[in-house]
Amino acid sequence: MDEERQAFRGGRVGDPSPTSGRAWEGVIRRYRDLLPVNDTTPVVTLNEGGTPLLHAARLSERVGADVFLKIEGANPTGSFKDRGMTLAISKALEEGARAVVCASTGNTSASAAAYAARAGMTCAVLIPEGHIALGKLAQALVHGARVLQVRGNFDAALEIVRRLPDHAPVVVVNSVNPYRIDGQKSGAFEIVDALGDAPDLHCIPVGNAGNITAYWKGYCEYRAAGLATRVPRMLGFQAAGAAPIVDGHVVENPETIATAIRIGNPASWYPATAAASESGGAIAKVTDEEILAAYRLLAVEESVFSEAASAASVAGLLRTPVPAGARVVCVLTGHGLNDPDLAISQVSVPAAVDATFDAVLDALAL
Ligand code: AN7
Repeated sequence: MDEERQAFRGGRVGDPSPTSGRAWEGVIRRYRDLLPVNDTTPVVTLNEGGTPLLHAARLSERVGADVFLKIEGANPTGSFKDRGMTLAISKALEEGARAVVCASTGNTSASAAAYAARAGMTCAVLIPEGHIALGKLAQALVHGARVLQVRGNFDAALEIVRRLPDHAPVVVVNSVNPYRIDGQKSGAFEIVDALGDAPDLHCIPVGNAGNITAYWKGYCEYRAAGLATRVPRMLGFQAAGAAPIVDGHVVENPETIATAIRIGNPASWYPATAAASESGGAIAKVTDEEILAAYRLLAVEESVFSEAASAASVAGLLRTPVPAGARVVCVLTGHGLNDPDLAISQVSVPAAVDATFDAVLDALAL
């Protein structure tokens, strides 16, 4: 097998036996030597990671560059959160924890609930009342988490969660837990493994700002280990109604259709700005209209159904001047099925017809 094909199978560049011929076993086993685990760390995994890096032909043509989509909706609970959760829950178990807690706009709660169940731990989650997508809430509930809706936003919920370990035996699994960031950096490893080196530009949505921090850490560590020759410019995108980093101040009442990134006071504010500036990139904002346009474009032109927050990375790319032929990766952080209400609101409801051949033939107008 030539090197390029081998890389696409998930092997590290130059590694002749990437997975020893075995199936994908999740990010901890794949990247063990670059993660804070040892031989006695229990591995709580749902075989997350190993997600597709899909070339986007039409998007590439639009922007005059070579654009790839990192399809994180293909993770077990439908978002990138699983990369960090496998490590956070494994380390919590190693340390003897019996319960974990998080605040969440949805995806973190779905992931925490699933991995905690796998580890036999209690999981408590705090979500902002009325502002969490149905698919995410469904997952947290079916996996048996103790779910509380807080009459306030994500930022208020996270503030409460951060105080809980002082009063109850519980580990916080939001991205303030450094193991979350360490697990999520595996996304950058996979991109370099697939492309053979780091891309020129890396576009990513920014909410609590953990993921941009994690990808930057991943790219830097791969370069330091000699597994990449360079690092990309990091371009992070916040929703215009929830853009504290871009606006330079906490947003008390963040609002956006992309509920996943409806966050006014990001926990990883400083490391996110450092990632942008050290890489020669930036954090900018995109409007809800631009997000929805990118969301529809991805579905119709690239056949990728991602959630609105994820589409922010493509919305941002579409308004960024890109050097001709540059290699660009947009992270699509979560699956469109996480938010069925938004999806249905963007299309017309299918017409109903009589169950006769002629009625169907007529109505299809082929
Ligand atoms: C699909 O689930 O914050 O900048 O509580 O679900 O690392 O926060 C989700 C965030 C982007 C932003 N895309 O990532 C949560 C939560 C999707 C997301 C983000 C989120 P960060």
